[in-house]
Amino acid sequence: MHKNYREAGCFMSILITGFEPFDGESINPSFEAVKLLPDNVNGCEIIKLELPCVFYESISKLEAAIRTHKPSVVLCIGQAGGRFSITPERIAINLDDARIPDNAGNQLVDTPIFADGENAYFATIPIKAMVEAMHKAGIPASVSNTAGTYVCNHIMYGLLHKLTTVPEFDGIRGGFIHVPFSTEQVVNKPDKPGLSTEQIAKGLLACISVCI
Ligand code: PCA
Repeated sequence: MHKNYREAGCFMSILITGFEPFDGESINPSFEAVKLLPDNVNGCEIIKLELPCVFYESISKLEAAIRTHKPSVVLCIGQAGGRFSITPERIAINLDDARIPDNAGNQLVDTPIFADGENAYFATIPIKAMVEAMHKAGIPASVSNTAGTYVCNHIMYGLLHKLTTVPEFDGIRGGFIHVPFSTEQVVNKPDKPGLSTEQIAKGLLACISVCI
């Protein structure tokens, strides 16, 4: 059985998630980079979880993991193919509007995520400090003001909605970071930028260090 971070002798824990591949890709650089992260950073336990690229099921799996591990911070990571840099997201909106079906075949269009939810939630992680830390580590990074309207915005909204409305989650901070394609994904996409999964992991580690 998993020990929580106190039983494991750590002073805090961070839950960090990546997504499974979607849209015909064979990997998702978000989870590939998460897997490269250490399990402990300066006494902070790093808990890694892969989420399905499926509306709602992703939120249920994330909520269950938050209940099990009781982390101090939750960072969700996803692929934004075509972006040049690692982009902490500022805001999630209460809307699903999918260009393609999710991995279970659901294509939600112009649909609120939670009927009783706020229109939008801001990230509660320090996005500007994260960008600065990534720059210091030599990794291209910038703040993004839109997480889109697909499963990544959905998980960010779902996370912040749960952190705001579930009493046991009081005080937990959360946010979402988009990462570019990995270099192996763009060998056949000459007009698309890529970063190696090692560089993406280095950027995520800089973000984690800011949270600690
Ligand atoms: N990126 C998609 C969903 C899963 C992922 O890694 C998005 O940006 O919505």
